[in-house]
Amino acid sequence: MGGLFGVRAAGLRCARGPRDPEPARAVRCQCPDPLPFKGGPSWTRERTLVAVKPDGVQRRLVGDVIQRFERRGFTLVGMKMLQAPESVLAEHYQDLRRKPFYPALIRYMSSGPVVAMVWEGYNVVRASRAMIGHTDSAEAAPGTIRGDFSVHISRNVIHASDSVEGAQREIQLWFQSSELVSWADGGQHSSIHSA
Ligand code: IDP
Ligand code: MG
Repeated sequence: MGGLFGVRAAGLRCARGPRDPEPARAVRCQCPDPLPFKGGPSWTRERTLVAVKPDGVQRRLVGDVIQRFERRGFTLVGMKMLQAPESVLAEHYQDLRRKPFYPALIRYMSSGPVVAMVWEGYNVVRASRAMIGHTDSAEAAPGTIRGDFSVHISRNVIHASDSVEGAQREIQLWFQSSELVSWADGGQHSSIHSA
């Protein structure tokens, strides 16, 4: 069956072999361009931080989230599961520190592992906000991640950066640059490099 934009999924061969001694930069993939058109170099580099929160991880929603972003056509450039340190959460939510729900928010985000990801693609910041839906689950539209999986604002499953500047700040907070890869479009043959 043809995949996205008529590309056969069987043609994707990006996985590194278990014995590959080199870091990601050594990998060459026969990856078709997932985009239906070519753009300038600037827009392809937009990145955002997406994190499945502890309730989403506990409810086994990580796979669904990844699938939605992959199917939309975005590119995963970093991912890790971690128990978020309180220092990271404090900086991440610094704008909310005076809100009455802030202590509960930090407790919630510390209550289990999160899966943090960096996704790349055209307008990925704005698109991912639309994909996750309204902060308040009661307002989140069906079809959005929060609209499909969450019933309360205090357990809303997922985070996504809300601006390009915020995304840059959050990516630097959650990831070392060595933990991210770059997908270099080499026409029919793409390769991935350490960022
Ligand atoms: P966002 O996650 O949609 O960007 P923000 O306003 O940045 O929303 O709030 C960050 C997180 O804080 C929310 O996702 C939610 O988990 C929590 N939060 C926001 N407002 C409330 C509230 O009124 N009660 C409880 N938790 C809240
Ligand atoms: Mg926010």
